[in-house]
Amino acid sequence: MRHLTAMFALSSLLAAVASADKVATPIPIGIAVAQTSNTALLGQEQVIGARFAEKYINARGGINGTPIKLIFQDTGGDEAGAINAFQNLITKDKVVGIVGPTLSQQAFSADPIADRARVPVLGPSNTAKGIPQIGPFIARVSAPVSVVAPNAVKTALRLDPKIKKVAVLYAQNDAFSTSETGTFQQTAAAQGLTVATVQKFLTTDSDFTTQVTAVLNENVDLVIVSGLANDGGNLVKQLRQLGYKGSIIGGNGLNTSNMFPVCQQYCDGIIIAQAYSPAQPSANNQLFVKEYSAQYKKAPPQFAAQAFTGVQVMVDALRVIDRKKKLAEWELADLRVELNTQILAGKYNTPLGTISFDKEGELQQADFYVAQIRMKDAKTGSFVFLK
Ligand code: 1QQ
Repeated sequence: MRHLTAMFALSSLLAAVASADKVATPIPIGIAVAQTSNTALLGQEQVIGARFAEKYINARGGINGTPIKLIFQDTGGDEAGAINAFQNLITKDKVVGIVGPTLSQQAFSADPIADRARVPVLGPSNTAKGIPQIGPFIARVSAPVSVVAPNAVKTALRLDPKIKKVAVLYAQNDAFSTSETGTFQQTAAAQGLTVATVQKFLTTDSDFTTQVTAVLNENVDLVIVSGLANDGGNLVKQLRQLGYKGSIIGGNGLNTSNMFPVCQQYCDGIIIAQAYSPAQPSANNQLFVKEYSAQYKKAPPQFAAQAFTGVQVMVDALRVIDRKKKLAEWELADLRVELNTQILAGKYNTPLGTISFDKEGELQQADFYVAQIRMKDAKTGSFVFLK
């Protein structure tokens, strides 16, 4: 018995020693985004953006000569999937930091796990209010709804100054959608519009007859939708099919051409605010756009540019650390803490322009844009940036 106890003591001592991991080479960076479920309509562009960053960065010598290696863990579309992906990246894959997850709804569950483990997280597309405040290890490269979404309302009013009455719809089971609709409703009121009706739905809904009927009864000139790509796309389609003729603003969850197969020709005209533009004039962005377009035969979409930026920020911060003490000489736990400090301290020339973070990890970004979807037919369309 005593023998057994001693053996346990010895093995837990060995485990403790083994857990003082060094940093692996190539340098492992975790990517936790949605590769399956309806949320993959959004996550797919993030996978492309991150993979492109890995290739782009390693072709330029990685981190002062040491390559990076992205480790992907699929989050699916829910909280449990994101938690599982984060746990795998932290304990099994031993990444230095995580870019993810896709949804704010997932971030509020998974980010606290990384925060407690002292692993830095950069949210590539988490735009709800309160994300950086989850903890000291949580920052984001995705500007919040409060600064992005109002641009869409102002542009809609410029395109049609006669807009007076608005209907607002949002997915009540999604943290981003409830946050974004708050911003939309405040902006509408501040612009002197009347919010005639507020309709709720679920991201799992596919029949929006009730909501559309309520909207049509109010005779509004503008409909504002905060949801995700599949539900949002179906909602827009049913609005048009049932006869709505006015303007439509879609929120960030509709901000992907992967929605085109859902709403088809009815996607035409949707106005969506953008935190990225391929026309952003910095040399860094123009080189990114040139190489991305050469590979993918289209300009980078926002979610790809933000995922690229997340990886770039981690790498730029790691380069600074590596110059002081080679990454291979760090213990993993110490490097994670140092990386978090360095991320927050730096200034980065990215496709989004020059960015930095405030002390809570909130993104500081200068330029925002608005685009409108133009469908050529039921299948092909594009985002046209407006002045
Ligand atoms: C969030 C979002 C999503 C629409 C990004 C995919 O902005 O969940 O915060």
